[in-house]
This record gives sequence, C-alpha cells and structure tokens, in this order.
Amino acid sequence: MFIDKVDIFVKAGKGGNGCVSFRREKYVAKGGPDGGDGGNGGSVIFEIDEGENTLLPFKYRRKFVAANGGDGMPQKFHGKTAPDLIIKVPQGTLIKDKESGKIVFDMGTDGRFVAAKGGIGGWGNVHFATPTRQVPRFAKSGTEGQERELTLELKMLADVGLVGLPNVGKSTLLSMVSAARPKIADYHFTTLSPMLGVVSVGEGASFVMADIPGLIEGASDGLGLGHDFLRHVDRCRLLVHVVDASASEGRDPVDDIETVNLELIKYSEELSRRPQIIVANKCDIGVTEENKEALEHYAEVNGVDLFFISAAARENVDELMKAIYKKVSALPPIKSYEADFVPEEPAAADFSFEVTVEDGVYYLSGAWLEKLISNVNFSDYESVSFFQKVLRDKGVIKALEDAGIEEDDTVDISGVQFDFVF
Ligand SMILES: Nc1nc2c(ncn2[C@@H]2O[C@H](COP(=O)(O)OP(=O)(O)OP(=O)(O)O)[C@@H](O)[C@H]2O)c(=O)[nH]1
Ligand SMILES: [Mg+2]
Repeated sequence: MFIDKVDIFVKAGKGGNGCVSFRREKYVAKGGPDGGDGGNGGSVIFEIDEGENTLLPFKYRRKFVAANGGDGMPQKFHGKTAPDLIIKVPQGTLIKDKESGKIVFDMGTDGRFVAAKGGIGGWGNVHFATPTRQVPRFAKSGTEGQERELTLELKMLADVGLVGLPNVGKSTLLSMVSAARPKIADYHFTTLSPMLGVVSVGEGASFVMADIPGLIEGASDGLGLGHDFLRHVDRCRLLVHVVDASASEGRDPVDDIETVNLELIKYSEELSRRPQIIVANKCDIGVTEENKEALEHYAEVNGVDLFFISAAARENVDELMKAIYKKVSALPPIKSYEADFVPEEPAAADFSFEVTVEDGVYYLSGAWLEKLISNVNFSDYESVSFFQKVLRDKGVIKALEDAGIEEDDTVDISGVQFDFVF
C-alpha cells in the first residue's frame, strides 16, 4: 500500500511546575526559599528520513505527544527537561495546516522543523526571594505545550517526471537508465505507487526521474488510479511524456498525447505548462509513416522536443537521457513551496471587567479575573497581597471605590466572596 496524505495531531509537552520549598538545615531556624524550577516540555520536531518514500508509518500512528517537563524540587533542584519528539518523514513532505490546507513548512531541502514548541518550566520560589518578600510561598506553573492538527502530504523530489497512458513503457524506461526496479508487465496499471530513480549521464552528472502510475481519460474524475499521483510530479522541472508510437493497442499516438495533456490541465494549469519532451516509444515494433509524421507535426506545432526510442531494446535511450539532462540543467531548480499559513495572532491580553452592585455585594466579572481568583490562596499572605496588587494595577480597586465600596463590604468574583480590606 502507498500512503501519501495523512492527517495527524501533534502536541508538545507542558513545562514542569516550579517548586515551593524552604531550606531546612540544622541550626538554621527559618531557611530561605529553595524551590527549584520546572523543566521545559519536549517539542515536536520533523526531520527528513532519507530512506523513506511513503507516509505508510502514519497509517497506524496519528497522534504524537511529547513528554512533559519534570516539576521543580526542593534544594534548588531543577525538574527534568523532557526530550523532544522527533517525527521522521520522507523528503518532499509538505506540512500543512489541517483546517485551512495552507502550507506550514516544506520538508524539501531544509530538513528540520519545530511544529509544536514545548512549554517553559515554571520558576521555583527561589526566584521570588526579594528584600521585601522574604518568604515567597508561591512558584509559577509551567506553560502549556503547543498543539496542532496537521496534514502531511508527500510530493516527491524529482527533476523529471514520467507521464503517459498505462502500458506505454514508462517503467521500462526508468528501469533501463537507473537502479530503480519498478514492476513491468504487459497490462494497464502495473505501476501502483510512484518510484524514483537516479539517472547518471556521466561523471558527476545526474538527475532524478520519477515514475508514476499511468493516467487515462477521466483520471481527474477518479477513473483508473485517478490523478492524485500527479502531486509527485508537481515539483518536477521537466515532464517526459511517453507515448506508444507503435500504436500496439490500436490508438492514435497524437490523441494519446492530447488525452494526457487534458488530464494535466484538469489537475493543474501550472503543471500542464511545465516543459515537456515527447518520447515516442516501442519503435522496435514499427511505427507507421502516418503516425511518425503526425507526431513530428505535433511536436513542431507545439514547439516540443521529440525522441523516437525503444526503451525495451534500449535504442536511442542514451541520447534521450543526455538531452533530458541538458534541458533540465537549463531549467529553474526543483520547486519548493513557500509557507503561506499565517498563525492567528493571540488576542491581546484583555483586562476588561465589569462591576455590578446587588444587595450590597459588589460583583466583578471578566474572564481574566476568574482565572486570577482561581490561583489565589487566601490562607497565604503573599498570595493575597499579589492578588491585591494586580487588582490595584488593573484599575479594579478604583472602579470598586467609584461604585461606592467601603471597608468590609463583600466582593464576589465568580462565586468566591471576600471582604474589601484594601
Ligand atoms: N516492444 C516493446 N515493448 C515495450 C517497450 N517498452 C515497454 N514495453 C513493454 O510494454 C509493457 C508495459 O511496459 P511498462 O514499462 O510496464 O509500462 P508503463 O507505462 O510503466 O505501464 P503502467 O505502469 O501500467 O502505467 C511491458 O510488457 C513492456 O515490456 C519497447 O520499447 N518495446
Ligand atoms: Mg509502470
């Protein structure tokens, strides 16, 4: 089975919490704060796996969660930093945002991408010792790791893509000129998954050629194996369009070329305009004068190069490879995809709130206030004074006073009530 598109979920680890602890030593009556920091959570990182050319491993594993950082410990011990989670993907994998389908990163030539950043470990109370706050009873909790829903899409990296109807000899050609060993047989759709081969045309001169399943009329509507495999020639600099010049299956070669070109257009306008070389194959069987002339005429009118070859008998194949190399060398490099996904800006911190008075109780509402109150420890002086400071800084005290509050009146924040003693 060949898998070249999958949805996955990645989540980085949470940062460990900071620790609240106090030194305890012989002869030291009241030790200072010594709670250590939490460790950072692991990130989720993509790397290229050179040997892999399908996304098959993702068939069974779709969820990738990195470990959390360890909590800080007494005696200034830091929590453990969690290891990063490395996800290996084949070269040419596009990482997309699942919802929008936009490109987040192209694992083309640059082989490393941090997809979800681990949370940061919180500070232990050792950091909060100041001349005025000698006994800090609080520490920070670690921050959450990022999480994302992604789509992985493989678009193989090849200079040259072989396209054509089934059974015309695409795989035969690749097997003749490279070490690749695609399956070859005398029936349609022998090739079921794309394959790459490196073609060497002399000292240090080579290019990568991709063989994909054959296209038929209606491939864009899902006929045959469909046209999804064209994504593997999306990046190619040159298309080598193979046609059965011997018309061994009784079709007209020029019609065949036009059929395939129409499917290319339906897949992508841009791909259909990619430079092509027409390869008229199976010449060993014999080509009628009429078909030969028609092909030559087609090539001339359309301004494309045309080669008559026999892949099986290896006739004119080396000349063809040299011509491909020459043409490819003059073309722009293999296409890489620019990221077009723009992460949503986190909303600016919203410190708005409202005061309502009912039966002498001053109700405060506001999302941030609810979050704040859930972190206050009312039995802890330090925690309460911090809470008071935040209320003062954000203008809440002033608003309560404007609303007419007096000492010992009751304040309510999402059900938590306390006396106004500011
Ligand atoms: N006589 C002759 N037969 C050839 C030539 N090239 C390929 N064939 C035969 O044509 C048949 C199809 O060849 P493949 O290479 O499998 O064709 P393909 O285009 O990869 O086919 P699909 O993978 O099905 O799209 C096989 O039986 C080959 O042996 C050639 O130059 N001459
Ligand atoms: Mg084939």
